Amino acid sequence: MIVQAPVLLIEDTRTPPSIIQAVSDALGPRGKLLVRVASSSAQAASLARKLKPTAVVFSLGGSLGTKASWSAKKDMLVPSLETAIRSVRAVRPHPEVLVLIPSAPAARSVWMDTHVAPLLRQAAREADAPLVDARQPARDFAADVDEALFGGKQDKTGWQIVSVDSEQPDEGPAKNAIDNDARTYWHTRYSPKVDRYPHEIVIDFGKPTWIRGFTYLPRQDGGVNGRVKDYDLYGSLVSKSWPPPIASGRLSDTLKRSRVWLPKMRVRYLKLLAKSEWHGGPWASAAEIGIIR
Ligand SMILES: [Ca+2]
Repeated sequence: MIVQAPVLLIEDTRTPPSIIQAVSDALGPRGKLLVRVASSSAQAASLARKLKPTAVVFSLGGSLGTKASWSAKKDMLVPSLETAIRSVRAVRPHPEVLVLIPSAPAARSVWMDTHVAPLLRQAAREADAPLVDARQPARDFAADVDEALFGGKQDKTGWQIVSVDSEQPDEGPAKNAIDNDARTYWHTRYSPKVDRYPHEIVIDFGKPTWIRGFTYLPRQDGGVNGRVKDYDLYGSLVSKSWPPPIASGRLSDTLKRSRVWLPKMRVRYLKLLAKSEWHGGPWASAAEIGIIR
């Protein structure tokens, strides 16, 4: 059973329901969203002490979308948000903090873009807090919230590796691709002999699972060997029986997590067929392979 961790959303005015829904969706079964109004950093800290959230999302600035309230409040926005972030972080169990740029109604959206959003960015930067822009497409928003609050970690209980075409046991056993630890990675064999492309890894979720996409986190140790470029992805409810690929494409040449969205489907087994490496090498590697539920 997954325990829903409390996540506190602090607002200074009513956050649009669509954003609250989007944050809830991004948390999925991991987090239960509690929405509370706070007008000061002391109030925010007091709420954090009472509710003991694992994460606090600040959705502030929505009320600053008019010229009338602007001159009085603009100088206070950055310092008050920074103070609130510091106060909340000091509360045990030291919640993660996320700053949200809320979307504003059409009449105020330009004001939000030009006046409020830059100050929210500045406060997040100065407090070294992740910032997620709720004005972007819903899918990117969900992925950014996931990354900011959970580091992309997901419940992989019951997952196992069914098969892999190649692994370097001392450095990169295949199980490293699903151990929820970004520091460990699967790496195909390079010693005493080199295994060449294509490479494939098959994961069993342990039960039929609804997925909306898959994620690929490249190795995070600074090495680029094995960073997958072209791939085919297969999904199936039955082991060793693979319908045509559910996705084919090219991952990004980046250290960041790649996300590939799919039509919602139910699968138990997932096969990643890696077809090439970004720098032309014979290896494949992955720090984490995950799904978007
Ligand atoms: Ca890993």
